[in-house]
Amino acid sequence: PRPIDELTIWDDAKAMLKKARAEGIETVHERLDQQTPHCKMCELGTSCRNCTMGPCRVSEKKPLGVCGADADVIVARNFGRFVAGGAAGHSDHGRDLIEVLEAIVEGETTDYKITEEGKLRTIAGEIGIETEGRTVKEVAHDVMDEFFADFGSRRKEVSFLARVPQKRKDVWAKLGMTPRGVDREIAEMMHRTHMGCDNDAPNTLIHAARTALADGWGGSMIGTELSDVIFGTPTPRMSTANLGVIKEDQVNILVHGHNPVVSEMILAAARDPQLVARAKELGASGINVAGLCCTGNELLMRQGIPMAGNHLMTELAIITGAVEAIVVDYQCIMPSLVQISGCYHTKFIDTANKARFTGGIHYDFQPATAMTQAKEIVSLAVEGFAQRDKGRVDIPCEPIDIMTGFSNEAVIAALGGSLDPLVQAIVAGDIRGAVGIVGCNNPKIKQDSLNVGLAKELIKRDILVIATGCVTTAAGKAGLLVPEAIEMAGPGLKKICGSLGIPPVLHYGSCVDNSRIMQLCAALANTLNVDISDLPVGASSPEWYSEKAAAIGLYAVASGIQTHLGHPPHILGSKTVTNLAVAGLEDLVGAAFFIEPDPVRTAEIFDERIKAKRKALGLSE
Ligand code: SF4
Ligand code: WCC
Ligand code: FE2
Repeated sequence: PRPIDELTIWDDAKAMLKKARAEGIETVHERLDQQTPHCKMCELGTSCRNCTMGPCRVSEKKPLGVCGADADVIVARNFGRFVAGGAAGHSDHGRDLIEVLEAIVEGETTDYKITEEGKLRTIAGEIGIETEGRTVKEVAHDVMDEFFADFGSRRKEVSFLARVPQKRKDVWAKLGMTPRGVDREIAEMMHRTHMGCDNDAPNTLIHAARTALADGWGGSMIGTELSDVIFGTPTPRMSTANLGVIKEDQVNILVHGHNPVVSEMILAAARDPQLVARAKELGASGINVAGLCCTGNELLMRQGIPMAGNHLMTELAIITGAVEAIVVDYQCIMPSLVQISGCYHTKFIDTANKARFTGGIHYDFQPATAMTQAKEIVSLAVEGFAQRDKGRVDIPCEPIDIMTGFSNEAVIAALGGSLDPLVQAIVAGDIRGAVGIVGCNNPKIKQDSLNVGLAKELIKRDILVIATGCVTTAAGKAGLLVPEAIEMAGPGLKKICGSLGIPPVLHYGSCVDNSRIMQLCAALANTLNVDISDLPVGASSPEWYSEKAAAIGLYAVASGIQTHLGHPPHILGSKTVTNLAVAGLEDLVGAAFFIEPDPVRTAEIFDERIKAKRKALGLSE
C-alpha cells in the first residue's frame, strides 16, 4: 500500500488511516490501489457500450465502433451522459425541495414550514408572480407550480433565467444552448446519445452545456432557494471542523448526503428533551449532530452544526469508533460505509427510496411523517451508545474554528445593503477578482493538497476565494475560514476583509449552492452592465471526482467563467472534444476549461486572466 503520508495532508486523517490498517479495515485508498491501473480506453473515453452490437473500444488500429462511431462521437456521447448524470443529481434534489413546499402548501405537513416569507416573495417577484395583497400560501402555491413547470417541456426557458444578463442569454440563444426544461434537457441528452442520433461531437457538447445550464440556473438554483425559504437564509456564524467535533462523551450522529430535508429534521429531533434525557440515562452527556459532505454544509450554513469532514473523511469518521449512527440521504455516500459501520457498533441508516444501501436500516422519509421518523432514528442512535466499545474509540484531534453562513443576502447585508462596496473594492483593485473553489476529494490526489494549496495562492494575490462543497471543510481545517486568515492574504484583500471582519475565503455552502455564486456573478455583471464573461472571476474544482462536479464545471464555463480542473475528465481520447473544452469554447461562450495539477501554476493562470479582464474593463491590473 502507498505510505499514509502520501494520501492526505491532515493529521486526523492520517491517525484514522493508521487505525484502519491496524484493525484490518480497507478504505477508498486500498481499493484504488486494487483498481490501478485503470482501463486505458475508459480513461480516454473511447469505450462505448451504448448498444449490443458492441461493446466497442476504438483506437488508432481500430478507429470505428461496429456502428461506425469514431472516437469523437464516442467521447462526446460518454461525456454528455456523464454531465446528464450530474445535472440529474442536483436537479432531482431541487425537485425534492419543491415537493416539500407542496406538502407545506397542501397542509400535508407541519414539520416543515415557510421560514423566510420575505425571500419567498422576492423570488416570486423575480420570476413574475404577483405578490401584492396575496397570502404567503397563495404565493407559495404559484412558486411551486412555476418550479415544477421548470422541469417540464412547455417552457422556452427556465424561470431563473430572469436573473441572467441579457448579453449572456443572447449568447445562449444564438448557440441553441438556452435551457428550456430540466428533465427535458436530461432526457434529450439520453436520446441524443442513443445509437444513431447525435453523431456530431460539437453538437453533442452544445447540448451537454445546455443540460448543465438547466442544472445551474434551474435544478440547483431551485434547490438552494427553496432550502433557504424553508429552513432559513444563512447568516454568518462561527462553528468548528475536523474529526475532533465527534465527542467521546456524547451520542454522535453523523448526517451525510445532500438534502437538508432529512438532516434538518434529525437535528431538530436530537434536541428533543426526552431523547436527550434518555442519552443521559445511558451515560452520555448529550446528543451531538455533526455533518459530512454537503448535507453537513447545509446544516453548517444555516444552523452552525460542526463539520466532521469532507468526502475522504466519511469512512474515517466511523473509524473513530465513536459514531452511534450515520444517517444518509443521497449522493457521494460510499457504499463501503455500510461495511465499515459493520466493523463497529455504528448504525447505517438510509432515508431515501432512490438511494438504498444493502445492509442499511431503511426509513422511507416523508414530509408528512418526518419528525416522527427522525425521532425514531435518533432513538436508535441513542440506544446504540450502550453498545459502544470504549476501548476502540480514538478521536484524534481538537476541532478548529471556522466562520460560515455567507449567502448573497448575508454578504449584501454585511456590505451595508448593496453590492456597491464590493464593486468599489474590485474597481479600486483591493479585491482584484474572485475565484470559486468547489467540489470534491479524489483518492488519486493527496487529500486537500490542491484545494488548500490553490486557496492560499489566490488570496495572496488579492483574489477573493469563495468555497463550496467539500472544499469548505478543507479550507476550514487549514485555518482559512476565520477572520484571522487575512494574515495569509495580500494587502488589498486584508484591508477589505479586515474592515468587514470576514475571512478571505468565504464559505458559500453546499454544491447546489454554487447557484449562489452564479447569482452573485450575474448581479455583478448587471451592476457593471457587462456580460458575466467580462468579470475578473474564475472557477476551480481541483480534486473533483463526480458527475455533478462535471455539470458544475460545464455550467460555469457556459455562463462565461474560465474553469480549472485539477485533472481531466475522460475525454482525452478525442482531439475534437478536448480542443473544444480547453480552447474552442472560448470563442463560443467566452470561457473554457484548463487542466493543471499544480496549484501555484493554476493561481498564475487565474492571475493572468484576471489581469486581462480587469484591463478590458478599464481597471488597473
Ligand atoms: Fe459500438 Fe456503436 Fe454500439 Fe457504441 S453504439 S457499442 S460504438 S456499435
Ligand atoms: Ni459535492 Fe464532491 Fe463533496 Fe460530493 S459532496 S464529494 S460532489 S464536493
Ligand atoms: Fe455535494
